[in-house]
Amino acid sequence: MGATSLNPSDLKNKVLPADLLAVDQIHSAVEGTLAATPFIDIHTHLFSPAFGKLGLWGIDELLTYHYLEAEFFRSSNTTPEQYWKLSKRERADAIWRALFVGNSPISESTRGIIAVLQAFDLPTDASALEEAREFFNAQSIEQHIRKVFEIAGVSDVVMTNDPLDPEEQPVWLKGDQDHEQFHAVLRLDRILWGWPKHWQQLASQGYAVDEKASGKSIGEVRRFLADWHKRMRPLYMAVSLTDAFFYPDDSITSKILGEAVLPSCREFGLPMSLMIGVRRQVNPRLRLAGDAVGRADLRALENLCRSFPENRFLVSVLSRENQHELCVYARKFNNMMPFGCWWFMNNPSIVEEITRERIELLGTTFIPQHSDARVLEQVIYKWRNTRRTLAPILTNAYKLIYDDGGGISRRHIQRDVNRLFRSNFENWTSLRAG
Ligand code: RAT
Ligand code: ZN
Repeated sequence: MGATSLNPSDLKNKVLPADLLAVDQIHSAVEGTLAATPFIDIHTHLFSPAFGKLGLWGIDELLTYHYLEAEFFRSSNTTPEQYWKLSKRERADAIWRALFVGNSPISESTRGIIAVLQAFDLPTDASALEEAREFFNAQSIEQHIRKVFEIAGVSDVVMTNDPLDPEEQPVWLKGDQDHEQFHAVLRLDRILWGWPKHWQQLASQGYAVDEKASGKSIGEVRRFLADWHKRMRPLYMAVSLTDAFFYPDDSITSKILGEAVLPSCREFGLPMSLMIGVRRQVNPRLRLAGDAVGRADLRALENLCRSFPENRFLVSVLSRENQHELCVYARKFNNMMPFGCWWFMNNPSIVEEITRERIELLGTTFIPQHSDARVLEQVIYKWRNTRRTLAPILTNAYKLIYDDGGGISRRHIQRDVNRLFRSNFENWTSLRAG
């Protein structure tokens, strides 16, 4: 590599070894590779067909997504109390009228609806939703899932499975959830921070636990996790934590995390996913849409990564202000993998900023995105947006290599895209490419 940087005309005329791309070929090579590589969606709220009604899909579910409900209340005089009294269909109609007929759908979530309608050749400017409803009603779920994943360019999706959810539990107990594209995750919110409300559920299932998580409780939580590990075969364990989360402290959360959950993760060879920074229910009238964001003290993460070097942590943070520290911690601790641009971060301008920063600090040792989809067809627009935002960012990163006198081939690009969207996750979990 030469020490002096090349100017643009030198770059054009540079004689390249056989498989290296010319600078003006990079963008299309990156776009082509992103389009042709099936991604693993490492965190969603989707469910396989075995879970029946828990799996959401179709236009009414798409329109009543809580990201859109939050926007609806800004563009309508309907109060939340009036809204919650409506049927699902009436809510979808109200949201369609307010955000799509009465307004231009320029926000991230509203554009997503347009992209999904367009993907199925449905009208994007209709005054009513009948045609879309007819289309979705006519689909059979297994086939529809295959089609949606194909359009979205995803091979696998990872679910969020709560063993204490009364609707989900019976499906696991029956033991008929086994789908080659949907993978389980043992989600522990009810245990890790919801203990005071939920410990009795464990007790009623025969685990000798108490309200203070004292005595035998820790051993019994481990027995519970072992039983659910056997039942679910999860790829990782997970929890979402508030901006006030700290470790260590004298909370039940710290105790169960450090003494039960992390040892179990080690025993089963599973990473622990920490999603940090939610401020729950700042406006309870909005229900699921009522959560906000707060900056967290990431020294908690530092303490975890240092105290548990044998554990691996997948980490996403919700506050923009925490993103840079997260990258710095990843440089200090190779048992931590930053992932995704979560929830309020999943907007092109922020994704761009975060991803550039991650590439600059971490190369390809992070997982750029997950969809967080709650409704099946959302994977179409969420992954389309990710590819669109990522293409110029990666292109720019490669062009800088040229600028500094190096080169890049399609093979390099494919290797990097694989790492980012597949093998960084595969190598940390038991999910292996087909
Ligand atoms: O993005 C979301 O839909 C949030 O409501 C949360 O579900 C978050 O992703 C989580 O997993 O806690
Ligand atoms: Zn989520």
